[in-house]
Amino acid sequence: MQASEIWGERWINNALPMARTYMEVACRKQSLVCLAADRKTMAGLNELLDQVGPYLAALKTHVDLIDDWSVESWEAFCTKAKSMDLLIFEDRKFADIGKISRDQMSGVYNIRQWADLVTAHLISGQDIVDGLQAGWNDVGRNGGVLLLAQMSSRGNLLSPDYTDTVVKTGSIHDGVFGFIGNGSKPDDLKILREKVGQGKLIWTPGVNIAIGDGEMGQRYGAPDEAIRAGSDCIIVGSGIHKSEDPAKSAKSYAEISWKALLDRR
Ligand code: 5BU
Repeated sequence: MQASEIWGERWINNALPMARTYMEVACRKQSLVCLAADRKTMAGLNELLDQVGPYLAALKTHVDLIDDWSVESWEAFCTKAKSMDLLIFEDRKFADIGKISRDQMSGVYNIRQWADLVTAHLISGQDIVDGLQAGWNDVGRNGGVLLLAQMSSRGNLLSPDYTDTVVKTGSIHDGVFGFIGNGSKPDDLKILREKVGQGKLIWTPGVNIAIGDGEMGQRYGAPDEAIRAGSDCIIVGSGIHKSEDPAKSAKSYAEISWKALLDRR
């Protein structure tokens, strides 16, 4: 089946090239799983990627938490991820003014050169999206911005009014790939999906087969419920990388996510 048939309205209403690329990758891999690859060494990251790459659609990184990071080792890691047909998503949570965000796409980590997606807060105003898009444009690449409309952590300050403003502003901006929603609360997610409509994608952290409270204020909801409530990608970290058998866990998250998407159609 074609990606356009599987994704239906989402495909029709979202023409951002990177959004369509994601929808196609998800169909090829039969997975709506983005791995939060929160390992602190290059060896750990490479081992994880080798184990679970086939079951993922995307790989989420925090490039600044790796102890032995180097330009060369990172380039090799990203090349491997690409060869496994994965989108690379740097969860940088940019929040500065437009021109500084553009510059932060370069620098030592040179995020614009390898990331297909990045996260941003809209707290500084909508020019941040133009700044980040300009960053990719500076090196002739395409990318997509995921705006934080909700967060999964308890006590966060993203109030319903703030969420509404993010959705309203982000929905009409071409550079916006979609929104981060709270995967731990399917009811809140349903409301978010209604506000967002059928176009932009919603990606959700705070997902684990073992639902409930996580470490340091993290909260978890079930993967299939998140997708049925309107999530288009489940971001799973410890549920995979802390599991005794990461490959087996990644495979089951992939199967659950794919089945939930087919059921939702
Ligand atoms: P976990 O191990 O599945 O809890 O990892 C979750 C990942 O998602 C981690 O890398 C966080 O930085 C990221 N995250 C989150 O947990 N909650 C949020 O609201 C956002 C990102 Br935005």
